[in-house]
Amino acid sequence: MPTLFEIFDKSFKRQGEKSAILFLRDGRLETQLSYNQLKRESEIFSTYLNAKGIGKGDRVILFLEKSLYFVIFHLALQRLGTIAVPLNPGFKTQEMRYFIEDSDPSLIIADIRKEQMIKEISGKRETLFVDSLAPYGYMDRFKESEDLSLNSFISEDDPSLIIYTSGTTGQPKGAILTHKNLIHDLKKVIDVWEITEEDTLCHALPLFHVHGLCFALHTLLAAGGRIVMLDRFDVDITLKVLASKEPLYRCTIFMAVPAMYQRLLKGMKGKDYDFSHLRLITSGSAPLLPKDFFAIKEAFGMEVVEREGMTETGMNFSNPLYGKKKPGSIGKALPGLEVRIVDPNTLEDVKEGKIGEFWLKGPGISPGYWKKEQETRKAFHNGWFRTGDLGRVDPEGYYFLTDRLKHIIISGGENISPKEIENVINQIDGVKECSVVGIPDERWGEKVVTAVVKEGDMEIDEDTIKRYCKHHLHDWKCPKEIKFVKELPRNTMGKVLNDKVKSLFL
Ligand code: MLC
Repeated sequence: MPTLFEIFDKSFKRQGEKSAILFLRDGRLETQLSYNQLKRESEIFSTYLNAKGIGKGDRVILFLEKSLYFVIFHLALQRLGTIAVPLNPGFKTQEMRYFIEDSDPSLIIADIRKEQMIKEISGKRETLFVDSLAPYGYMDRFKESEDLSLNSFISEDDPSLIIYTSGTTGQPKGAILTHKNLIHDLKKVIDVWEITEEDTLCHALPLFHVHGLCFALHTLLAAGGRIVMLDRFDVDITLKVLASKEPLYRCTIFMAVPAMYQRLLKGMKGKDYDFSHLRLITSGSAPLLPKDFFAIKEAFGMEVVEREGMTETGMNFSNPLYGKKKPGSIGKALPGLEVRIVDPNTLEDVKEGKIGEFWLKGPGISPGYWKKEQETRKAFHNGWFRTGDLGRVDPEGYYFLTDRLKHIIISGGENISPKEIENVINQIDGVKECSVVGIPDERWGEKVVTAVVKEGDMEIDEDTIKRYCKHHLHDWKCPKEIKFVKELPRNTMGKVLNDKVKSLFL
């Protein structure tokens, strides 16, 4: 089996001078790279890293803004057999300290604005700082005087990526994704959505998640298509790009999370758009409400393809490209995936149509979490990956998610660990304890809220807690509402009752 880079290399060779990525900043074209340039740039950088002694199995953190630097570095790491560890550039010092300790990288590539923060916490580790908000500067400055040949053998079971995902224990877990996992994933996405070199994707997602990186970037590059990459999600710019009929920008595919569609629908109100050149719009990373399915159909003039995936598994389910799309359903199991619906108490399969936990098996599923054997053991049962999601399947083979066993919050497509936030809030002077939950929200799907018990009669207000959270946690993890309570609702065993906490806010 080829490696991930070899898959891309086929496209580099086949597509040559065709433009692969058009990078738009603030809606204006900043840089355009052809397939030949992707090849050249990533080869120069991987040769440079190789000369520095970085190679197969080493971890390299990418702590960068969405940029072509990110793309090229990622490709270069894949060529070397190095493990890329992409991280959200909004992470704060305390979060980054954990990621660095956990992934133990040989090199941290970070945006220049994060130099002080990274130097403070990275000890003697190698660092490289680039201005990832500036126009792409070609890799010639990294050119080695001689071309060193890369001779490490990369096998399909070697890790290609570590992507952190929020756990229920409070500490993010690094899901290891191998070359085999990622190749299987991109092949089946290309297959079921019929992605070809004729396609152009409007890319408005972040690059540090599997959605924007694997389902979007990897598939388009492997298929030899074109990517119109936006530096960030902005409603007006995204709509303008999606509506463009100019041959270079004319998009055929758009992938997004429900919170993005919500915002786009608002931005489209009262305006007329012709999206007839789009052939596929998809939604994932969070549940899409049936009412939003119909609103999108009305506004876009086409049905959105809802699909489901996880960091640990790649894409698992999708509504069909041509057949019946069922609002509220994540669709059918993708090729190569085995699915069981299991009673989480008896570990027996439930009767047809009944609700149980989704257990998955297939070539796209991660071998486990980085340096977390216990978590890995808990996540698998006899080779089946326990998703922690509850749902059912209908007689036509369409799957529906109904609830979650795991206590996590999905806000705007971001998985958030309540425990991680509780750990931070509990550090604040004047806080005795707290409970963080997610409640339904029009804008974010779910939003983070917290009930706080004060310590004795100490004075502590909402602002202090919000400020403390902002300092220690990524902005989107910070509670959007705080309520002070005399005590947390608990059962007789002393366990906090999340539903009761939620009802305080509803
Ligand atoms: C931003 N904010 C959020 C938020 N994103 N609040 C809650 N949840 C979120 N997800 C808050 C910020 O803290 C800030 O508030 C305010 O919104 C504006 O911030 P912003 O940075 O301007 O927001 P914006 O850029 O508009 O981001 C919204 C978004 C983003 C929807 C574009 O959240 C996003 O890119 N989500 C997609 C995530 C994704 O790719 N997930 C895939 C996971 S992979 P304040 O008060 O701080 O100023 C996966 C598997 C699979 O799940 O199958 O896909």
